[in-house]
Amino acid sequence: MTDDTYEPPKVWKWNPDNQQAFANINRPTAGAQQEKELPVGKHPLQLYSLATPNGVKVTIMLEELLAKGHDGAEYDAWLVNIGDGSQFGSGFVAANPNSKIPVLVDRSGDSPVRVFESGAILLHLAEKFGEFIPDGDARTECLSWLFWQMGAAPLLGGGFGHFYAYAPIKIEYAIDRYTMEVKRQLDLLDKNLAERQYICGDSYTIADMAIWPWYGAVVRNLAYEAAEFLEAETYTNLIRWIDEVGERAPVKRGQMVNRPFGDKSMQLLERHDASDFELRTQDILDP
Ligand SMILES: N[C@@H](CCC(=O)N[C@@H](CS)C(=O)NCC(=O)O)C(=O)O
Repeated sequence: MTDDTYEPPKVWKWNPDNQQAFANINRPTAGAQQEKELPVGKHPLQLYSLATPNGVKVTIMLEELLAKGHDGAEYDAWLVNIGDGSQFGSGFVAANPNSKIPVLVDRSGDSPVRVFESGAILLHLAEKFGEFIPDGDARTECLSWLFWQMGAAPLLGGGFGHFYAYAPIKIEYAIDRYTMEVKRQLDLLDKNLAERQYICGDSYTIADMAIWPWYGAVVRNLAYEAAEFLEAETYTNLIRWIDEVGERAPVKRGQMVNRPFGDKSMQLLERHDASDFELRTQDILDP
C-alpha cells in the first residue's frame, strides 16, 4: 500500500478485512449492531464513558460541581470499552445515535434526558447548575472557545494523531498538513493565555475543561508521543495554564474515572460513590 500509486475507484467499497488501527470497530453505517441494555445506577446522572480526552472533559466537570457542593451532580460512571464495540449496543445507541463516548443520561426530571457530544454535555451541566459559565458577553466568549474546541480537536486527534501515531504508513503530505494546523492551534492557545489566566478570561469555565484534556495531553507527551516533534516546550503560556489547571483536585479525580489503562492507582473503572476514589481503584481491587 503506497499513497502515490492509489487511484480511488469510481465507487468506494468497504473492506471488512482491513487490519488498520480501529478497523475492527469502524463501519460505514450508523446504528445498533447488537442488543444490549445500559445499566442504570442510583444517582440522578448516568454517564457512559471512557477516560479519553473527550470522556475526561465530563468527569472533570462532574467532579468540579460536586466539589462546589452540588449534590445533584452525583453520578454513576459506567465504563464503555469502545475497543470491543460496546458503543454499538442498542441501549448505547438509544442514548447516543452517534455511537461515541461520552454520553450522559440525566434522570433528575420526570423522564430521562439524553445528552451526547461532550460540548453539549458540558453546556447542559453548566446551565443546569449555574456554574462554570459566565453571564453576558463573557458567556459568548466562553461558548466561542467551547465550540472552537469541538471543531479543532478532530484535526488534532483524527487528523494529526491518526497520521502521526496510528496510520500504518507515514504519509508526509498528511503529517505536514495536520502538523501545520496543530502548531497553529497551539500558538493560538499560547497567545490567548499570554493575556488571560484562563481560556475566556479571569474565571475557570467549561471552555477550560473542554480544551485542557486534549491540549494538556499532547503538550505533556501523554498523547501520540509528539511533544518533541511539535516543540511543545516552546508554548510557555499554554504550559503555565496546563500546570495550573492540572493541579486542581477535581481535575485529578476526573481523569481517574472510567480509566482502564495506565498506573493502577489512577484507574477507577466505574465510579458510583465519592469514596470509590479511595476504595475502588485497580491497585486495590486487582493488586
Ligand atoms: N465530538 C464527540 C467525539 C466523541 C468521540 O470521538 N469519542 C470517541 C472516543 S474519544 C469514541 O467514542 N470512539 C468510538 C468510535 O468511534 O467508535 C464528542 O466530543 O463527544
